[in-house]
Amino acid sequence: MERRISCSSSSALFFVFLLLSWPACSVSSGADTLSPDRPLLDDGVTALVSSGGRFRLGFFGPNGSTNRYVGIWYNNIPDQTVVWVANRRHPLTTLSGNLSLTTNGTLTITGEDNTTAIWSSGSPASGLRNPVARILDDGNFVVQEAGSNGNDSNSFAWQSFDFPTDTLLPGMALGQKQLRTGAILNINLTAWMSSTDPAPGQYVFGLDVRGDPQLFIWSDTRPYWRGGPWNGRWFSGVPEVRDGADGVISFNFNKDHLSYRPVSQSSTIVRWTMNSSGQLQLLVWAEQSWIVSWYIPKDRCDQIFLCGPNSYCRSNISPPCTCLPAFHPRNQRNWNMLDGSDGCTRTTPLDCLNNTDGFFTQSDTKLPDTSRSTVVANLSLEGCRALCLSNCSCRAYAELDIRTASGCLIWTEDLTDMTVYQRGLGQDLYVRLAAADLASASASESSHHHSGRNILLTVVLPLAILLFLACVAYSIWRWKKRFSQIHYEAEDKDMELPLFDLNTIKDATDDFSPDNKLGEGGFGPVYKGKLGEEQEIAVKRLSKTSTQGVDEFKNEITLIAKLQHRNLVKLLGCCIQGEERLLIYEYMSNGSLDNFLFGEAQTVFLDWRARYNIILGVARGLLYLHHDSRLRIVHRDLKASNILLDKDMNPKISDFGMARIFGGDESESITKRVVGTYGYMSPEYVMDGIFSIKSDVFSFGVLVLEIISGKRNRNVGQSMEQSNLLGNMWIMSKEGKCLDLVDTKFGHLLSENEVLRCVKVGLLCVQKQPEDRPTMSSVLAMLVSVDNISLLPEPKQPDQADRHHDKDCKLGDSGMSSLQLVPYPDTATNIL
Ligand code: ACK
Repeated sequence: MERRISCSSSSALFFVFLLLSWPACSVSSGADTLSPDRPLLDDGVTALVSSGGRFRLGFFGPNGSTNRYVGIWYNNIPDQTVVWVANRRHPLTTLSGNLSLTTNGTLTITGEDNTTAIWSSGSPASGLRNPVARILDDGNFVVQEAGSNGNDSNSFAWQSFDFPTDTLLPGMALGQKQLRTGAILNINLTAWMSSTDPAPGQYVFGLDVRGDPQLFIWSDTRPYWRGGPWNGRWFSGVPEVRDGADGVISFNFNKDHLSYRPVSQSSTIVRWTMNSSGQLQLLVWAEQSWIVSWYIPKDRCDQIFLCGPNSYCRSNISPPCTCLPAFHPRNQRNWNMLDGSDGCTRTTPLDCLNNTDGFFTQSDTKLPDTSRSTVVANLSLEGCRALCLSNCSCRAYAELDIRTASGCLIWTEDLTDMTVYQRGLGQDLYVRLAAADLASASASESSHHHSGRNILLTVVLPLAILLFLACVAYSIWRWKKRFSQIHYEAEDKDMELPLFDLNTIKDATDDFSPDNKLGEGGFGPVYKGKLGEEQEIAVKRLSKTSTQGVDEFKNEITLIAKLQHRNLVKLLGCCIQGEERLLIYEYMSNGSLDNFLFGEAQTVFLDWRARYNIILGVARGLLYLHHDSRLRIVHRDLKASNILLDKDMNPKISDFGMARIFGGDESESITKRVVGTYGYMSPEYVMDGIFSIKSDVFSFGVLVLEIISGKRNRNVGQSMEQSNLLGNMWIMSKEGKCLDLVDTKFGHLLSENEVLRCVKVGLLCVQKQPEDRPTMSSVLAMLVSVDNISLLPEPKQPDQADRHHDKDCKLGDSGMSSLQLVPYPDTATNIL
């Protein structure tokens, strides 16, 4: 209680008492300075405010959390926007915190017992006689000698700007800094764990100072996005954000650190934030809301190493990867499957000894990775060319600073992670080629430009004008709406999963009335329900006999809650009450695909358009799971009965009961408990329990072939010959007769080209070796490609069409007890 008393010296006795007791009194609200005798106590209200009133420092609790942190936020922005958190790893759980300054200038946060520090700024290097801590008007919280010039950075013994959380404010710097103690500090932004938890999350944004320093986003320490090196005016991979642009950007780049200078005279409130979904955003406060004026990653070329060494990415072209001129794909087979990650290799070796090599100019380029390139200052481009020619390992060079045209960069290894932008956005890269390749490289490039110009005039230009007009109209409309709909973390906030009350769900389903029962899934019965007047829901009720435990159930709901895609069934919430465990989904009025393909009634026949749309939708949903979501997820039970159809017959993948998250570099895993469904499981999964995204690709292939043929792969009860869908499809495809296997009811509405393309892609997916199967991004690219089907690779014969399944059924008998193969009573026979 005593610690919450505010200073007032009404009586001399009380004043003496206060002087003798420590801490004597807390800082008063609105002051900008903390001193050793005036700590800041968490009373839910009191806070320091910078002298110009721009920033506020105090204890806060994020929305949706009861934890307490010391943080800094904008004083005049109503929706609390926190830009710095002190104790992000060690929250307090009650309103008991105390932020104090010791007499040697160390800031500490203590909790209820007031003795153990849960956070400390560390002792300052220089001894302070009379320290104070002050919140400055640029958002910096500093410790300095009382009476020194408040804004002089030389007087700071410690500053919060050296220890950012997820936000870069004008005046801050990124990169390496030598402290007065001599220690080297790496200054990065680290995203919050989630919108309600400031603990360090998955994504880090910063400067990699090796070679020529570059911006990077790392995801769990792995490179996730590369912004490239600074060229004097912009970072090579961020051509849209240039120095001095919009009055909000003003960088100062030094050898090992990047300062983000405040723009003089500017009253614009601006910040850079690394958010918990892996997006780096530049946000500007305008018209009472945060406007995202730029963000990254934004297109597929921002995916690091999408195109392998010596190839470059173009986001507006399909496929996106192209070999540098006079280079050819390293792995032609994968390249044909539109997977460019192996990159390209030189067609003609360089001839260094005879000095006949020359250079090809690759224009408009995001420069290759410079972490191992050599920086040569004060050398002209000509000098650089000569230097490169004199070094047999030199592969390419480029200008270092485009403002002064001085200095250069030299690459002596493969050229990786390049993008080619529209004209004027990138830089020239001079790629060394053998003399024999120079003429052909220039010819192919000029023909590329020529055809590019025609396309530009006839197609792109009118489209661009239309797009521009649409953008103007849209901007005006948005301005009028006062930017009300933009909120940078809406995505994160949506991730919280509502908990439903059991009575609400009982009301909605008429107490789980049998009349409302939609069917029985592997998990238990599914009921239709209605929330209020409008919203139809589907309720999955975990049956008491289900082998699924509460922890697994919770894991699964957190997993699905984090996923949002139009081709995944939306989880609206859950209910855990007493013995009941319920999952509440959006209602899909057309039920499962299974019914349409193989159901007894088959009242509605799916025409080819609908089937093609389903194939594409499922491919998109799976691609999201494998590559595009924040997590890498293997579904493990993709099948027709797990594809649900909405009222417009759009497909949505459902049932994540068996899904697994892959973290870090993990690409495959082994399980002793093989779960899945006969007919859809890949050979390596059934035989060895190995699952990976490629086992999902196998299931997808089976599904595609089932959708085309209307026949179930391995229909229990059929003879082996009849059930051999994969083998039959492959043979018919070889004989050019696979249209014979297509559902006869399609009639003339069939697009032969699309069907044959789908068959080929389906067969590529069901190849025996996982490495032969395409990734889902290749699958989608192949499905929508306009190239001739004959350009797609030839699928190898499937593994004798399901022979492995029969073998496996005997595994239990033959002593391979590690595999649990127990038939599960589902329509398509699960094994758990
Ligand atoms: O084929 P169906 O009609 O569609 O029967 C099965 C049954 O529950 C057991 O899985 C149906 N079902 C599952 N989830 C949903 C949902 N979200 N909306 C509508 N029906 C669903 C499925």
